[in-house]
Amino acid sequence: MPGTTHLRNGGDRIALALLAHGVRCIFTLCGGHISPILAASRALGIRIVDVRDEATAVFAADATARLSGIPGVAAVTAGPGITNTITALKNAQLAQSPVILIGGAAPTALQGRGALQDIDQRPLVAPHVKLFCKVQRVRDLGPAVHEAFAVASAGVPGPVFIECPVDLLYDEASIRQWYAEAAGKGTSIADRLLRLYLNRHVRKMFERSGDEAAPPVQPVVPQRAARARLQAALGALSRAERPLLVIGSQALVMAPEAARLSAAVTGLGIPVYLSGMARGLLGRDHPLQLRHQRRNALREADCVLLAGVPCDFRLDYGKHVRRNATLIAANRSARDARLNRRPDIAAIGDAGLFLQALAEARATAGAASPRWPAWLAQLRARDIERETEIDAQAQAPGDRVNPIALLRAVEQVAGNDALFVADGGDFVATASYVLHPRAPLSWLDPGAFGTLGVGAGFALGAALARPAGEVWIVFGDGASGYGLVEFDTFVRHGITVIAIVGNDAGWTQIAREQVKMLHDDVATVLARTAYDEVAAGFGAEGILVRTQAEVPAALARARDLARCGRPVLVNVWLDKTEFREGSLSM
Ligand SMILES: Cc1ncc(C[n+]2csc(CCOP(=O)(O)OP(=O)(O)O)c2C)c(N)n1
Ligand SMILES: [Mg+2]
Repeated sequence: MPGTTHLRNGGDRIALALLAHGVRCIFTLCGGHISPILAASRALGIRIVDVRDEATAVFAADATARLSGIPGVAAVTAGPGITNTITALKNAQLAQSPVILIGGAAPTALQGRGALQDIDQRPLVAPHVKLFCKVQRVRDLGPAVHEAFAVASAGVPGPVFIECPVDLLYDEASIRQWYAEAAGKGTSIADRLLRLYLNRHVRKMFERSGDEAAPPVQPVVPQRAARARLQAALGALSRAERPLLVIGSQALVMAPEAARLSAAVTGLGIPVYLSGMARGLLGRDHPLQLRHQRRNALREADCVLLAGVPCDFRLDYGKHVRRNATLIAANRSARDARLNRRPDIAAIGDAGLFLQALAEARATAGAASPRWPAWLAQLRARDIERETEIDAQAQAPGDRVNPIALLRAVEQVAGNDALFVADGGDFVATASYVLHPRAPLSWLDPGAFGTLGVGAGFALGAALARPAGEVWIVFGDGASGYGLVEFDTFVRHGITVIAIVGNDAGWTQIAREQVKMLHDDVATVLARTAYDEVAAGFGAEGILVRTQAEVPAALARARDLARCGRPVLVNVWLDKTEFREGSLSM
């Protein structure tokens, strides 16, 4: 929107500012407090996707942010609309995902006076966001959006909340009239004082809110690690005999850099494990990528480069890396870089850019990349050994469907443009070994918060961020329950997803250890519920699979239906397996 624009109301101001940042889609569940934002955004051509639970709106915004690198936007109504987002907001915060949540609020003059859905939202939301922005004047609405975008993406990305009281969102004449009616026509001194007070209040709200020029959008410049750290890391790697690279989600926060990052990692020639959003970075199969026995590899490596990976529970708080290995931590967060274990080299800045700079420096130094053939061969041999074991487990006989065999079939059927969303326990953990994401940014899981219920929202966001690709949801039957209602959203908005529900009639990841340790399966048992019929009830396609023999045809049919624009749920009755035996979930 160039130059000066006539702004009818506060909703227009928000919509224009969102548009200036390239927002093409807002996820929402409606409420009177936010109607002007939704109407104005739609009028400007922003797609409004209305969902059935506010958490879904935030999960979807999170997914679009992770896949595009542009903050995702959700708008929800005051009070319960906002409280419903807290889990999703926390999930985005722990996943370091730049989500902008716009929340409604009671009219400015009525806050704290018992208005509908009026609560103090700051203490609820502030702990989960980088910035809680409470807007109190109309002219601050646009700048609040600009600030939100800058803060969400800067440094360690994360969610930002903008609170927009409803009386800032309508035009001045309507609000004046509304306040005048509220003040009444009484003649007592108290009545007159109230009118005076409200008049002044409204004047302040709308002060200098005439037409305004759209402020320029400033690109967020990522922090780069210091040159000295780069040199130190180059030195350590060139001395290493068994180097290992672990790349995590944070290295991919600059989504448009993914292809360059992939080339850099190939150029470095270091054996690599990929996790979280980094899965698929090197394509389906890459000579440097290992998938299994990461713990053993970390114990053996003499130099470990953690790119966007903190030493949290996933690395046993740093204990997986051997004591005398040289540890290099590249991370946007100084805290994450040092979490539980002080690295020998802390490269504070964008981890993806750091890897690119490392690869460039090695290339310009003309260093014939010292590859590590014997070390790589050792790791590869173990990888193949584990694959063979998995093959054997995929053959285990049973009455229903073997989960590994099912996921191997999905791996065969899914297209090259497939994106996988993971939401569940054991079934999904199995999928993370069996499915090979095809390309950078084609795998979505909740991240460090381990939140069940992300699936439908993530898939919605992914389908909108990648309209040309296939979106598969790998659901545990337990996890699927949180988001099944969104099949209604998929149908209404023509979102094609293929959901595979691993139906083992239970919360198996929990049951496994609980039964072993406490001899009680209390609260972990579910039924073989007809999730396919639930999806069909919402107007989507439902397919039931009870035996292994039915799998290939069912998956092919699901894919065909999705290609014709139909959302599909395939409900697969699983056998129990030993695959996840021994893995704890605490
Ligand atoms: C919101 C939330 N509630 C509870 C949990 C605890 N939890 C972790 S895994 C799991 C079981 C998941 O069951 P299901 O989705 O059916 O997958 P399965 O393990 O059976 O394959 C549970 C309940 C969680 N991670 N998140
Ligand atoms: Mg289950």
